[in-house]
Amino acid sequence: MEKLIITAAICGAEVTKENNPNIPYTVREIGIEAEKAFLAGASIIHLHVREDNGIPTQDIKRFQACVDEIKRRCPDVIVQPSTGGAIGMSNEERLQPIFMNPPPEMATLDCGTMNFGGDEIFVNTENTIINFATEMNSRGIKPELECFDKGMVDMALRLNKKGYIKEPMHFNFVLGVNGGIAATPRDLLYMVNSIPKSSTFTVCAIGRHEFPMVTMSIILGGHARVGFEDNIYLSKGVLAKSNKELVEKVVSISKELGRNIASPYEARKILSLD
Ligand code: KMH
Ligand code: ZN
Repeated sequence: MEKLIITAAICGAEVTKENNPNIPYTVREIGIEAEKAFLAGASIIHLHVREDNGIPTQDIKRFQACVDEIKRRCPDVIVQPSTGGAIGMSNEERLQPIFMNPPPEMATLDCGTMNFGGDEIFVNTENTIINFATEMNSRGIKPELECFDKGMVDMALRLNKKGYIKEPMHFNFVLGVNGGIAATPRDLLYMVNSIPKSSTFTVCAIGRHEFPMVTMSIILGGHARVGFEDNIYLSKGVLAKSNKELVEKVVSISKELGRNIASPYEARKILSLD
């Protein structure tokens, strides 16, 4: 089977040091967490950034500072900025990291609107998705298609037919968000069976669902995303000290199952980034 690409979502926009004191906020903390995750086996860093006080921001200067710090520590790693940002941000705010120089190799493209727990709504209209995709295309940035529900897969396929999203497509199935598709084997299979064979996919899942769903992805030939953005626990009741521990756990599961881990160079080949 193809080698496993591990993405580390090291920070996110929602979790705080009150949830887990090891969540990185500062440029230095983000650089250190990225390097630890890379050394443990991650080839992609999915990146959100924060102000020093923990407030999420999509400010291009802050993104550039974090990317520079990550690349200084691990030049080979693939950095994948989020264009999802945090709930309530404007489209203009969210899109800023794709205007970095040089442009990132990848960025997330969220494929639909959904409830996000409580009163929160994560808004991605069809025109927003088309606009984000067009801007990414014009800069040679490969979108990772974030699908929190089956309808979002269908949206991506429709926009592929219309020429806005190019092949080979790369999906990330986000399971178990309060408002999206559940984190169950049946639902993951439904998502996987809905995409073209030429596509690649990664799986992430919220909280305790992270490792079971990622394990299923490893078995199915998909890829794996772990990290504080999705889950702050190493095991029941045990907070992870670093993203490194979460990456090490997925490396260990994958090796037990006979699947080796992709380097960034190999990840670029698998995802047709070069
Ligand atoms: N923070 C969430 C609202 C992405 O990175 O593109 C959206 C998110 C998806 O995390
Ligand atoms: Zn994210």
